[in-house]
Amino acid sequence: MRHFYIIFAVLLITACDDGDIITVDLEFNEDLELCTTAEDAFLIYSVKEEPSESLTLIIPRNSGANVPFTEPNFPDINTPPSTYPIGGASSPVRFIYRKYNRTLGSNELCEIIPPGDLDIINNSESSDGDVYVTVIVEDDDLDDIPSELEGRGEMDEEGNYPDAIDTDGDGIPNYQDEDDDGDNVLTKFEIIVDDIDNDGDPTNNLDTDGDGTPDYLDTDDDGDMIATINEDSSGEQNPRNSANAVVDNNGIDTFRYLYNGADDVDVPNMQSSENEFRRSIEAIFFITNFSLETISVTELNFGTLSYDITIQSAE
Ligand SMILES: [Ca+2]
Ligand SMILES: [Ca+2]
Ligand SMILES: [Ca+2]
Ligand SMILES: [Ca+2]
Repeated sequence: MRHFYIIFAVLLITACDDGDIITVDLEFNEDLELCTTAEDAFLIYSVKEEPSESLTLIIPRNSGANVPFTEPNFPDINTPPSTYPIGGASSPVRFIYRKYNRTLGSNELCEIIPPGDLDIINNSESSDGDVYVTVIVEDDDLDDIPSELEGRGEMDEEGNYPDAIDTDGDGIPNYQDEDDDGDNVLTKFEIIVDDIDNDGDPTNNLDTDGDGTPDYLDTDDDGDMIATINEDSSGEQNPRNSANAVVDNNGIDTFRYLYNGADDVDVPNMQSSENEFRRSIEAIFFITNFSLETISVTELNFGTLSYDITIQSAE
């Protein structure tokens, strides 16, 4: 899945400096930052020290949008990235180089009124070029299982996943469900992220009762014939509540639903309807054919902007 942009990343950056006006070393930090202080635009920038410089990309912001991208455009290698033409100061898409009199503080570029002691020594804006953005989603629900390992299936022409598996039948497909088997134990507590068996799959390393169904998809984790959801006397729809703490026969603290030797508790609990669906996003920017004063660049790997968003929260 990462092939596409790794290939892009090694494309040659060609910079020809045929004047003395400014000299820009374009090796900026590729971990991009985001400013959301402007109502109608997102500022995506990278800074560096010695000399103190910034590269800032400005793209339009839809009304009410908190982040620039929420949906992937990278379901497979054949999907082209989104393109934004750079048009100079009068355009909604701008690309600007600046050099400063001192090192920038954290978030200073986001301040509506810049600090009085911060001077711009050099300013250069490209009047042309194109921005290519590839947005990928690695884990839709932040349950530590990559979406492609949660039975998401193929994307259809409308960008949906009609064949996505929904193990617990709660209407939330596994790749967006933070509790995949609906036993009121979050998936992130039912897997071991370390890939113990080294097969590249973090989902299959924890199977408490050894019945072949991993805990995150097993509604009776300890195999004592009492559903995990009912091994909960807390009244809070949480088998991991301290009310359900027990000590197993090895003297190890655990929870009742993971120890089939615990005193039976069998409470007819309902499945929790809470599902905070969070998504981790990576937006990768390439900027081509732009000019900053005397420097023209064929292709620049501007960097990657990473953030998490909450898509939907149900009670
Ligand atoms: Ca899930
Ligand atoms: Ca669960
Ligand atoms: Ca099992
Ligand atoms: Ca059980």
